[in-house]
Amino acid sequence: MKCLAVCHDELVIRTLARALTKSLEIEFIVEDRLLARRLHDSDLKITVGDPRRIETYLRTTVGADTCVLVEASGRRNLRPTLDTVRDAGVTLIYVLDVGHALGAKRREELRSAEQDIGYLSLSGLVHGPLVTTLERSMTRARVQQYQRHLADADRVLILLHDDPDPDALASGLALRSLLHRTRATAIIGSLQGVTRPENLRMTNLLDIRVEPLNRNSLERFDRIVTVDVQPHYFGDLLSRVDLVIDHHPERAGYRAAFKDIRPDYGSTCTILTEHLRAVDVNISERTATAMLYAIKSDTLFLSRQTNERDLDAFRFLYPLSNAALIRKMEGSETTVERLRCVADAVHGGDVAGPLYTAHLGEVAREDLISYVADFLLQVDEVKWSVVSGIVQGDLVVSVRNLGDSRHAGEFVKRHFSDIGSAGGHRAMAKAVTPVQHFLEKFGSLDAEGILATTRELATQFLGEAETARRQRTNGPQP
Ligand SMILES: [Mn+2]
Repeated sequence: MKCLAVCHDELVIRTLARALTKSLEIEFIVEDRLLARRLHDSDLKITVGDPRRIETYLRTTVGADTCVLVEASGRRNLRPTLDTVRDAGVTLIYVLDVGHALGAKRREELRSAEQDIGYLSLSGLVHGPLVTTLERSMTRARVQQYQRHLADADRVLILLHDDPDPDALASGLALRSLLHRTRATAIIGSLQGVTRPENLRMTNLLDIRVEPLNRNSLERFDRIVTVDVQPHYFGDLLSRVDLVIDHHPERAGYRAAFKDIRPDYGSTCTILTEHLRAVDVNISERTATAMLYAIKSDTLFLSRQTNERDLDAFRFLYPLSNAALIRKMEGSETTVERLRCVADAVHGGDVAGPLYTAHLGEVAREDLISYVADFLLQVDEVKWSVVSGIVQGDLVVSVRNLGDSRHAGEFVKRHFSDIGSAGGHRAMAKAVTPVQHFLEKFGSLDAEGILATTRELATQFLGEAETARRQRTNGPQP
């Protein structure tokens, strides 16, 4: 973010420079040539000129997104300077009232005449919340822009990714609040509905309705917004949208009238918490509960990819939320259906050292397979789990490990990428292949055959690591 300060006091300039250069790109306008010369040694970017004349601003790098601080003075009327700053196209303007130079009366006069201007004191500056204040103003300007853009639409679609997760669902609620709309005028929808039991439980407990959509129904909306996902995800269906809010890496291939994409944030709800705070929107208990649950679940209880912003959002939402409801949503991972699958894995599975392999046969949904793979990893001796099952004609293999030196994603890619889709991270991966392809490559499709195949592949894969490790410690074998 860029900041331009119009100052007349050397100490104020040096203090500002020290306090802000780490977080902002800051430059100064001073009127007094002698003052500018005294600051010559400081490496600061300084323009000498009359702050009441627009030419002075044209010599700086000021732009629409620059924030301008104007140091108050006891003697001089600030209004000509403020008017000129506005003429330069700046909307974020602060008066820096150092040592109460304005006095109470003039301050009140100025406040009532210049309502779009913020006020900062020296203590606000020295104690650090200045950057937060400025960032909040930037966010506020951004939110107000999209609020205006969407204000006159009859029906806004808040589009989520397929099988929406807590972050997507809660982001939908948050955006609806930001737009001051109801479920009739801001429709939360997805092309494929919620399937995972804990997410269904969330929609039931918090009464979140996700409208089922198809390709044609998108045309029924005046405006489209995507949250927790970017339009490229929908292929050729969405080439242009009105707003995108997301925390995944930014992708090309679409146009958006407005967007706020912050890949260093742990959840989309963290971004939306900042939006809600910036414009002081009331957050209902239901929305706060959904958002808190979303941040917890997207950051694996603040352990994965969490930054200070996520913690801050968490601290802010916590007192607004319903803790009992969150406990209830979290307790819902285990269902009778999942327990039955675990029982199948226990009866029909196979343990060999740190490796647990199981085949569940035909199951209703993919999440049952990944649930069992996660569950088995909790067993004390187990460090790798490989669980397969058949879902509507596809063989799905779910792999988990405790952050092993061997890469789960590489394992599935090596054996299954030629016959289906396969990929993932070091600690979790998945392969999906039509059963017919599996049969052609591995020659078997009965439960025992599938189990024997995955067990053999995994044992071999882990064996390679063991051999490599031994060679590293003992040197090459003769
Ligand atoms: Mn997310």
